Amino acid sequence: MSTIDNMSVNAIRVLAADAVQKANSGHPGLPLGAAAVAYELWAKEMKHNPANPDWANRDRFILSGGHGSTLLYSLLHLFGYGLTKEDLMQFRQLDSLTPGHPEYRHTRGVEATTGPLGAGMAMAVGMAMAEAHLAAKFNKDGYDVVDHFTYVLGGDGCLMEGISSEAFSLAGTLGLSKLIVLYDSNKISIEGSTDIAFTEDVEGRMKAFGFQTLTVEDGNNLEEIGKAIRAAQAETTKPSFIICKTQIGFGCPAKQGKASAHGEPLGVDNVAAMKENLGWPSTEPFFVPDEVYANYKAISAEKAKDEEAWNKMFAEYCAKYPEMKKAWDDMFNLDIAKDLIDNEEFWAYDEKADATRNLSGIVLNRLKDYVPSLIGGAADLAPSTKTYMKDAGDFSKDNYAGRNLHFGVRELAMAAIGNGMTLHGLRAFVSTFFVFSD
Ligand SMILES: Cc1ncc(C[n+]2csc(CCOP(=O)(O)OP(=O)(O)O)c2C)c(N)n1
Repeated sequence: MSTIDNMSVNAIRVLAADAVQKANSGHPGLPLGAAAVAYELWAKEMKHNPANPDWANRDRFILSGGHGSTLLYSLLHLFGYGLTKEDLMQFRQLDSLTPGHPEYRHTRGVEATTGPLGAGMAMAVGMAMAEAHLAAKFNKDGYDVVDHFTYVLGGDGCLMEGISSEAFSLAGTLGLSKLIVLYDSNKISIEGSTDIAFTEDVEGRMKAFGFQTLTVEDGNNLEEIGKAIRAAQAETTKPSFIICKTQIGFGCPAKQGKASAHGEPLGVDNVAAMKENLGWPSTEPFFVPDEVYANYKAISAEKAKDEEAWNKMFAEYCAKYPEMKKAWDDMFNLDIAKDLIDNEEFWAYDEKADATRNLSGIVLNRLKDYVPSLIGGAADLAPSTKTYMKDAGDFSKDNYAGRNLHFGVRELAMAAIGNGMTLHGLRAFVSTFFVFSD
């Protein structure tokens, strides 16, 4: 690892430890352990433009282990998403941009609100489904205008939660090859070693779900991490699951590998010891050397070129396919539903009494013709909840253009997948009987 890469990784650790220390609460363990994985991903492998977090074709990144929010905040600060050092100093304070867990639309660059473990995994599946759907609808020969990966990072807790199993089972069935799960495998959760409650063969389970599995033996080795991510990107038929073997609290001698690194400040002395151990040039809180900032700035400037190239391609695409340009605008036009208010044809009805679910089915089937981004389905109950959209096709491994989703009997994942699709710009609905959503 080059010196500058090493320092750039350690900058994430230092900022995360300092933010938690200053707030006197938070979770330093995950950010310290997963800093190298996150750096390699964001600096080398991920397509994103910090100057424009709204770029349509950016890779998506979700921190499913939302308690490790200072990992994400450090990245957003260092890559220049607009989060300042002062914002980091305000971690966990009322009204700050750095709440305890990441919040969508609150902090620029946060793709999804996370915290409830596992939910981010399912939202990522939803985002990958949205990507596949939009790619099927819009891409033309030589113009892959929708072509990005969805990355999600989470730990043992996310993998213990049932919601991730539900979602991954569906992701495998659907062959979502643009989904790349990074498993921060440190074998520690709050109460201690995962051996006390979580001993299954996680890799075997993921294989059974239909994932390609890859292992990074040393979660601090950037080359190894990069190689695994690139192998995941190259897989075109299955989603990928990368087991990153890490050490919770890495870098802090008194805490690394221990459950006490998980969710409490390291302590002033331990933060100082960590900085010394990492060879950090200063013990001043939140200090980051200029050359580290310069490295991040250079990377971000390079990243912006990806969007420039895409913008050029997209302009050509729009000129060549004006009907697709119109379809694109309609797809992401949030006012389209508002326009329905004055549409008499849409609102026409007869007075005949009917069951509410039947009427809902009629409305949904009308809506689908006006709102092209409407997509959704049920947890194996569409014939009962009347949510099937006629002539809209069925979403499957062989037809990502379909608008009827079949979630199987997986209510919790269904809800989070719907969130993920909506966060990606589609308008998702999901359905089951109320009692099953309880
Ligand atoms: C659904 C849900 N249940 C419980 C929690 C509380 N919680 C936060 S972190 C955590 C342990 C997570 O362990 P792991 O994923 O291994 O994270 P690490 O210890 O590596 O930081 C728990 C139980 C939560 N955030 N969400």
